[in-house]
Amino acid sequence: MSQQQRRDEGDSEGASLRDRFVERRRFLMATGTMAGVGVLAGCQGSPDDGTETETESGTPTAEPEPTPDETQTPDDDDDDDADDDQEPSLEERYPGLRILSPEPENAEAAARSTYADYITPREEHYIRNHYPTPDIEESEWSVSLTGLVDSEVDLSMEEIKHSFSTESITHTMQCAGNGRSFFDPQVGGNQWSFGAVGNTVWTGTPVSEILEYYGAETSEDYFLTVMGGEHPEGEDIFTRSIPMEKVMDDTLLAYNMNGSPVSPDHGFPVRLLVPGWFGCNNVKWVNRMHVMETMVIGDEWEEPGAPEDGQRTYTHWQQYSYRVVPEEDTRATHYEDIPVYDTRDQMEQTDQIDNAYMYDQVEKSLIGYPGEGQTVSPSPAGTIEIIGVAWAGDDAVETVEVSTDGGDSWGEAEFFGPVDGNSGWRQFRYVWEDPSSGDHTLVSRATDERGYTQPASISAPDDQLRSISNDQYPWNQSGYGLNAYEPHGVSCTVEE
Ligand SMILES: Nc1nc2c(c(=O)[nH]1)N[C@H]1C(S)=C(S)[C@@H](COP(=O)(O)O)O[C@H]1N2
Ligand SMILES: [Mo]
Repeated sequence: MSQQQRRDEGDSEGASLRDRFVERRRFLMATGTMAGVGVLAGCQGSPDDGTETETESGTPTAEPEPTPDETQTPDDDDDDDADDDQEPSLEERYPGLRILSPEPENAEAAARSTYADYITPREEHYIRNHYPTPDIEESEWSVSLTGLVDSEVDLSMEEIKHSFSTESITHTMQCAGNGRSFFDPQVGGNQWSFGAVGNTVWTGTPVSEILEYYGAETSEDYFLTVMGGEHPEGEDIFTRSIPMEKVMDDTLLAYNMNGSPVSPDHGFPVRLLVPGWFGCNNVKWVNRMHVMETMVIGDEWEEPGAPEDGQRTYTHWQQYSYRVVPEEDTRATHYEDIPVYDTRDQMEQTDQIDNAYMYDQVEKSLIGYPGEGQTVSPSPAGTIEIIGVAWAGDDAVETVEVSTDGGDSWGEAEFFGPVDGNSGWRQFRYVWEDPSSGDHTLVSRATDERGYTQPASISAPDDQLRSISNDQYPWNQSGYGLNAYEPHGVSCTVEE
């Protein structure tokens, strides 16, 4: 940040960047587009998965991070504490987000309008942290490659960026807990509504090239276990085991997001990008990749006694958390590997997998226009255009249907906009003919190329569902993977 910018930020008279942010936020509040502000108080700092074993991070956070651009500005002075007070807050830096907890940073898109566009700007892309965003110096960062490789190495950012190919991919990243607030009875954890999903272009190095160059064992049924480096001392390390088949297919070590360096909150200087898969797989602040035959499982990876007795160190976020656990199970069953990775396929194969892992995303859609509570008037031709987005992980979306009567009757939407593989969402439009004046509930439902369709609602815990059946999404202990359309309906009013 330049001295000039710092002065502007601290200048309460001028129309500083911060003033404009605050102004826009007030506007969002006033127009009622800041959905669900009232439910925030109870979930500050709550963990993602709401199990009792979760600990909240009580570690004091770093001061709000400057963006990478700003850290590169020569006149930035890190030692100047007086100025630190004036760094914009999370709220000020991300005017399009509703803050769930400032520390660790958790925030989701505040308005439906985020889902009326193809690319999600950084200001509107949700942030999901288990621990506070770390302050990392790129030149001091490295990623180690260990395990079943010819030679273990430490990769500098310089090597990652410039010694291998560069690729870009559009990816719809969604937190596995998105929609959790709709579960009834309520489950613990951050109460995400619809906004923990965004679509951005990520640029980085194909992980496959690095693994091949260093002679890694890359058999399809092996795993690459990827770890984040931001955990405060004594906390479980954010670790995910990604099936090698997927790693070799299209994962990246990403350092750019929408053409700018990945911001500190999104993983600067480098994060794993697993196209089409739930957010949790996209490990931020990566500092180690370990090639192995199984997922992280058992004592070896729980390191009893070190650094803290009974800790799950590496297994927590892979085996205990991010699992679909019905009410009757005391905890998720741990596996060394599983026969299918697609989350919906896992949910179908209840004879083989007790509790699905949150890997490839399930089909889902969101209406972006009209927004919640909006009053709309028909065009001169007497129609209203409904706009939204739909995605199905690394599978293609086949159709999207829209209902203007809460799901009683349906019409097919048409697709428009860019197509980048399957991992970016598709935009859809539906022309509502002759809308009657008054209140309406709009819902949308997507069907993927395998014929899987979004269910209507969430089951009761007593049903002990493990798969999507009878038009119901299984209620589960941590509120993961919700794709039911009814809870995501939009109420709008058509003017005469
Ligand atoms: N190291 C690390 N990586 C992480 C997380 C984390 O807490 N630590 N959160 C994960 C989760 S649960 C999600 S949904 C995504 C969120 O990415 P974003 O904050 O860039 O939207 O990052 C994932 N990667
Ligand atoms: Mo997440």
